[in-house]
Amino acid sequence: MGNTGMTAQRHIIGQERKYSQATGSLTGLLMDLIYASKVISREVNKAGIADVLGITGTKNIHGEEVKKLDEYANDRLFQAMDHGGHLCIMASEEQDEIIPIPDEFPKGKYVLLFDPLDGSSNIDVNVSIGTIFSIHRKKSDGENGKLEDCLQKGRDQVAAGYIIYGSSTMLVFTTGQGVNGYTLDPSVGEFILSHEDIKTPSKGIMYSINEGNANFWDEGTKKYIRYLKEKDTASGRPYSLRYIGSLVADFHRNLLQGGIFLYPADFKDPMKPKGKLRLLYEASPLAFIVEQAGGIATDGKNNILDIQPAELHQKVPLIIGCKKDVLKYQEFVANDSPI
Ligand code: AHM
Ligand code: MG
Repeated sequence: MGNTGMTAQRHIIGQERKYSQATGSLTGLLMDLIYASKVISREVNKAGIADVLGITGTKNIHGEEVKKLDEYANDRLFQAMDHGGHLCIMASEEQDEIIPIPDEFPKGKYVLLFDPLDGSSNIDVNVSIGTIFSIHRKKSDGENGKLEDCLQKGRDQVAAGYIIYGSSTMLVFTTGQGVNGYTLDPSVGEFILSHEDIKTPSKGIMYSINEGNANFWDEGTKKYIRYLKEKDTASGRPYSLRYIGSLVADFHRNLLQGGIFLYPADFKDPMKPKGKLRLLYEASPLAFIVEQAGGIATDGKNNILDIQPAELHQKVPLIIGCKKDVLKYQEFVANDSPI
């Protein structure tokens, strides 16, 4: 059979069977995640007509307004993942503390971290948004997972992925054996393998950055962005700027077409030169995916996957994309890196 009609479920089970020691637990976990993403996709798609737009009036730990759909996605994920027996602990960008598995359910060997709806400030204007997830193996003793299970290096991830709710809904993920993309066929409610073994170009043609922050960047970043405008791509033209302001959407486009995304440290607040994006829910999972696709991610100095998290909601500068572009950025900031 070719890939026509290859569902995500069938593809994942087929891959799992290649490993004699696999128990099926990771597959089960991914199936639960896929179910949650279909429910979220349905809600996102009807956001314009349902009474789900607007803010809840509460703020999350980062002081940002929590949208109704953020909460909805957060709840759906928890409810889909709490009882399967695959997880020992969860953590969400939208919740201050780690999320235990309820007492009545069996505990498993995996840890799930997620950003339920990234880029949610774009919901009201019909721009693509996404769910990002990261899966680790439990490493603490005892049945229940602990904070230390969540604070693992990206390099130790078992799987990572995202669901992009765009003109179509797509699931993209890796278990460390390359990256595959599946497109949701809404007529049958299944994700179908559409992008097998995704590889990102070694050098891109686009850059994505919020240039409104340019005055707050370090000198290396300023010089690098100037260089992209002045110097050539492979085609001899300057790089094109493409910035949606929705990480999953910006990342997805760059992954497929070639580019570099940057959210560097900025010095709006000199005491917190850490950028905006979160290590555990955004940077690490996307770094795992990009490396599996041939790219790389850095905070300017360290590979994102090698950073030891110290806290649950840690922020980190994120420069991610085609390998040659990211390495070139590192050269620019090497001398005056803020880190
Ligand atoms: P969120 O997790 O609260 O949605 O914020 C993360 C989003 C990313 O999707 C995006 O890359 C970034 O914020 C954009 O930030 P800015 O508006 O500062 O450019
Ligand atoms: Mg986010």
